[in-house]
Amino acid sequence: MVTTTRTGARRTAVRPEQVLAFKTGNEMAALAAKQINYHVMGYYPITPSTEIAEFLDEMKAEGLHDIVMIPADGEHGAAGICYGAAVGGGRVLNATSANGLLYSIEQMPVQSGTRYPMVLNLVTRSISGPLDIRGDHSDLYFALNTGWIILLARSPQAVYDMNIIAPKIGEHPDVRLPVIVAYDGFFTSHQKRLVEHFKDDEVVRGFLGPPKTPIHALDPRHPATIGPYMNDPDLINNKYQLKMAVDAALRELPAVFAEYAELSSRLYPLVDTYAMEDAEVALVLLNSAAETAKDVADRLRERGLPVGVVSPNVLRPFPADGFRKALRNVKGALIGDRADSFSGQGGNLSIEVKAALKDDPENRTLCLNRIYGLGGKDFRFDDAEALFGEALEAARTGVVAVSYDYHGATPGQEAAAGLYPYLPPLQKEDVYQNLVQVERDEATGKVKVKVPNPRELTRRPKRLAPGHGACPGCGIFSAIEQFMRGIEGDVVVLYQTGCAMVVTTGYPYSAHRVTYVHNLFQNGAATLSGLVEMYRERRRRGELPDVDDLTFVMITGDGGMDIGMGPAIGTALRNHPLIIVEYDNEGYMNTGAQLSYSTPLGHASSTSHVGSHQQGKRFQHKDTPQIMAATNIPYVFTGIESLGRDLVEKAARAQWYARNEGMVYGKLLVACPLNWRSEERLGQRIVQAAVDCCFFPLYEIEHGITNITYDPEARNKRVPVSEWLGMMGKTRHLLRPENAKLLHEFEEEVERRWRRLKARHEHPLL
Ligand SMILES: Cc1ncc(C[n+]2csc(CCOP(=O)(O)OP(=O)(O)O)c2C)c(N)n1
Ligand code: SF4
Ligand SMILES: [Mg+2]
Repeated sequence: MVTTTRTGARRTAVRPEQVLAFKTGNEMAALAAKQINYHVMGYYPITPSTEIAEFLDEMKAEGLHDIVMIPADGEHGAAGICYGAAVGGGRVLNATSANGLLYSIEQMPVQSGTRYPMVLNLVTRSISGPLDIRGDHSDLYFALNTGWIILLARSPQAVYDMNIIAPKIGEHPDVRLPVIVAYDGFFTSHQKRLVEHFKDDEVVRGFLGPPKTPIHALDPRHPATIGPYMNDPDLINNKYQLKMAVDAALRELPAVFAEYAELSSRLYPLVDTYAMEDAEVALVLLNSAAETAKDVADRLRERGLPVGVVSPNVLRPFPADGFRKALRNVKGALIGDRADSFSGQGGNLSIEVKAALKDDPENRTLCLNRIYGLGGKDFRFDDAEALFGEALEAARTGVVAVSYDYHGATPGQEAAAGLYPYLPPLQKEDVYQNLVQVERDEATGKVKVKVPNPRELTRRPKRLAPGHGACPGCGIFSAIEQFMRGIEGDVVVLYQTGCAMVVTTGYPYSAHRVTYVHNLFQNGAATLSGLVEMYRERRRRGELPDVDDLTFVMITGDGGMDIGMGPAIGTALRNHPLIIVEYDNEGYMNTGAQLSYSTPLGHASSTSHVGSHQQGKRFQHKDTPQIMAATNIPYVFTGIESLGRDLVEKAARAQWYARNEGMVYGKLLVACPLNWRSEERLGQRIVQAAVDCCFFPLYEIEHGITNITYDPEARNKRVPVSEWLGMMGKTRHLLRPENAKLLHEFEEEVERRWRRLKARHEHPLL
């Protein structure tokens, strides 16, 4: 007997019990992962895929699965963790989007070339730049040549199903390849739909069986050399075998889909066809847009128009035959691409579908290509209708007027929205005021700074205009401005991705009154070193006669000093004359408060939940100033806004060193009331408590010599660590009796680092 479920799936036989739910794509990916009970997940947060790790961490905190969740230092690191774990023979999961995929892409052929299966959820998003967090397929198209299998999921239901099918096909003995499950950022990842899932996790585990990895790195009696170098004549054979494996996936997928359908009653063909039996005109689209197009096809059918929709469930292997069959009798097809290959005469889907049709001598379909929906631009009914209209016209006239074009791009308007500079650019007399006196003391070799009274300092115009979008009580901008008060003259700023960047520059607006450059937070320091060297060289060549004495400042969050640590260290080792200022709010705040390596032990975040099986972050915080000091740059400092004179002095010293000797690094602790779960008005007090309990000591390291500039013990102001922790919602659980051991561990580490710093302060050779 055949019945239809409320989600539209056809139910054919007795099957394991399933539960009806109302969930998003990300929730379904996490649920499938929990049911599979992967061995390891290596991940790095990036919108809109981050939720998968967040949901899994939340479940982990409650003991609902055993997956080892490893927060990486960046996507490249995450890919490495996953590769290493896969080589160890268990099941491995990752999730990413956009530049996260691009940052890890170098590892993807390593994984497929050595044939280690794993699953990567690619929640598609437009790649930078400019930075755009919403969905298109520009990331996905970069994955096409990596040798990974790519399954597509148009709905949250398909996300669940494909996540269960993915290990099955990836681990097939003839395939042994890593698998991407790709679905649309926000459209599918965040919108709730009716779904069904297996009630019993064992059904999923039974379907997959134990992981199958014939050769792994954890069997000393059968040692294996994994990844020897391979020149010609062998490499071409390796690639041919890879192609054979992808071909095998094409052969095996129908059987895997059928086996899954037996269990779930949801059958996925390689190519999904909708109303195509007698269609003369078709739209060919990937993922969520195809669902919109189906509704529009229904409406056009009511008007007697013979239209249908074609959408693949698999992109690698490319189901060429499925497309040939689906389009054989179609007169006009419009193939939509949510990413362009810029003058490639179509996006990748269009080019590949056309190539497939060319191999069918009977095919006469006229093909058009339209690039649509970039950067998450909505694909609505009228868009689908317009595209059907173009295809119908081609079918009617037998002519393709324009074969490759954009749909939905609009010409810009001059003076859009009546934009005008709210504040004029800063003039020379605004920024050169000689407010702070700086000179090197030849006797001691130290740089001496004389700071005027605070009222005098307010004469310095702000480099940031008011009106940006930071949360109430955010500590970032007041701290940066306080730092900038010590900086004389013109500055060029580079902001790495993070709250400070996001809330000050939403096109077409900018809160920056000085020249501002953004680069993603894995590479800002390298970018600024290039810029500063170009400045110096153009000055040397006499090309910038009127531009003198620029100070280059990079603003980064603590997260930026995780993923961007390599370029920051590289910049320090090359000793470029620039200043890196890290504002540390103890987490990846603009992406939803995931842990950073600077998040302290036990602190709660969206990837270090508190529950019956987990009490916040599992490892100690990173000591970034000490890491940077180890590069032997001339000046390193820490500071907070409320000890303003101290910070202004350090800023002036930083500028002197950047002008005269080389790179400077400074770290400011700033409040994030939203994610610290604290009162907005208490930010300064909490930060002061962090200093007074010696968690965040204020000091500087000038030419390797440490100087504590504010000693709470000497001032009789030291408070217990617990006093600071009790001020924030994210840490109050640490004060519960059952967490006494964890609290003690943290207090001991704070004490150890403080004592070590004091010893350095007291002894110039340490
Ligand atoms: C390659 C890459 N990976 C991940 C992201 C997502 N992302 C942007 S900013 C950010 C966190 C930034 O944290 P931090 O530097 O501490 O700044 P905050 O948001 O706390 O101000 C993340 C994870 C990205 N844009 N690009
Ligand atoms: S999330 Fe936190 S750091 Fe970001 S703007 Fe809001 S308060 Fe500031
Ligand atoms: Mg941060």
